[in-house]
Amino acid sequence: MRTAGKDVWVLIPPPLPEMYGFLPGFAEVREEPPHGVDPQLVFFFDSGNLERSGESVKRIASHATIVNVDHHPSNSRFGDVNIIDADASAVGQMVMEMLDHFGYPITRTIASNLYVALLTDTGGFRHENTTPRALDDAARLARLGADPGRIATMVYKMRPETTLKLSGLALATMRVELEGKLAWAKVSRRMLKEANAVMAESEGIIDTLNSIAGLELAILFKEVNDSLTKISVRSRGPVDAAALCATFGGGGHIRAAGAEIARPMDETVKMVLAAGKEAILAASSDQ
Ligand SMILES: [Mn+2]
Repeated sequence: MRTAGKDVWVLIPPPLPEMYGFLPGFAEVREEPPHGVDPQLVFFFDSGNLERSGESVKRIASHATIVNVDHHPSNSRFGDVNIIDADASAVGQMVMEMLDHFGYPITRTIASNLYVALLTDTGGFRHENTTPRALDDAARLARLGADPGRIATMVYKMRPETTLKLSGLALATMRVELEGKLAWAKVSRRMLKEANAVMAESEGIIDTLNSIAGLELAILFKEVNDSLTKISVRSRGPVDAAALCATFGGGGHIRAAGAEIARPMDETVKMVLAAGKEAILAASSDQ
């Protein structure tokens, strides 16, 4: 068996999520393979499409054999081999099954990392994808040495002050419409500067919006630059967030999805809100 560090590299497209620096092995993760090497086999995990994977990986993927391991129902099946399990709450569970299948032991280190996959992809075991299988797998990983309390602290209680400052600035822009069914807010580059934060720190804001009682749809607009806006969408009602985002070239899950829209923020806000309101009204008249 080849092991990471010799001629196997674990890549994450930039920016590397530093908050996961506590994970065993994180220091070995890189943004691209070492200069001059040309991998011939690339495994993708948890990537609904090739576009999500960053430039250097796309370059390699253009001629390498691709194995695509994912659980997004909207997966574009870009691999030479596609292993898609839309019933898995996290791709970590699929990895767990593969390790079992091929007879590799799940060490404490591996168990901790796979537990993080389950914890984060189920929103701390709160999303609808918190299935009996997810809880069984989490229990097994805990028995194998993952420490749920410590991991929850590292994932949810280590936020820098700048993250909360940014959250405060963004939440101040919140608007609630359609009798409380729709909430939205913006993160602008000016707010990042004011909070001394980076865009990755806006990750949790959408879930704060989504905690309003009776809400059906939450949308967060993130200004990347003058001509690019990212949206994050959460649905707790009849609207399919993935379908809504697909109309803007994005995708994801029914309850959580996103898109990158090549428009300035204010234009994007108008466009997406119009589509979101239409989707809410269409879905409620269906019932
Ligand atoms: Mn996932």
